[in-house]
Amino acid sequence: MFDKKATRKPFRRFIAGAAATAALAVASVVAVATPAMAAPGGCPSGQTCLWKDINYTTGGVDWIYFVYTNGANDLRNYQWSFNGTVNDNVSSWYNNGNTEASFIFDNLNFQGQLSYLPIKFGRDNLGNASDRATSAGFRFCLNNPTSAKCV
Ligand SMILES: [Ca+2]
Repeated sequence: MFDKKATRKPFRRFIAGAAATAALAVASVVAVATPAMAAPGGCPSGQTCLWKDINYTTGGVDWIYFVYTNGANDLRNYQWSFNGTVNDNVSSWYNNGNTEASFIFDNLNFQGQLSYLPIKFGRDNLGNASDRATSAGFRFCLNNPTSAKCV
């Protein structure tokens, strides 16, 4: 009887360790979109900000970003201050809005959704969706793509 118990104990410890590892793996998946205490780069309240590079930076600084209050149906119309068009040239973004989720799209006029962010969430690296955004907007523009507010 004593010997049987002694052989089972290490097996139970292994199960406990595997469960803890699984819990950590779930936590890191949830953390793909992370809320921040303060918006990166001073992104204004009520707006969504896009950065050219990962980690909420553009050319190494965090305060150069493209910002919208409602949306932009054609990012070809906007230039980074020193280097090229915003179109197909965004790698991180933050939704500092107060009422709606925000979206980026591969194509003009809010077509071909690439990513979305709940209120006060950001993605510091768009990964496979990097360098693809061609239009972007809050849910309002998704539902009202021809509104003058979404140009
Ligand atoms: Ca695109």
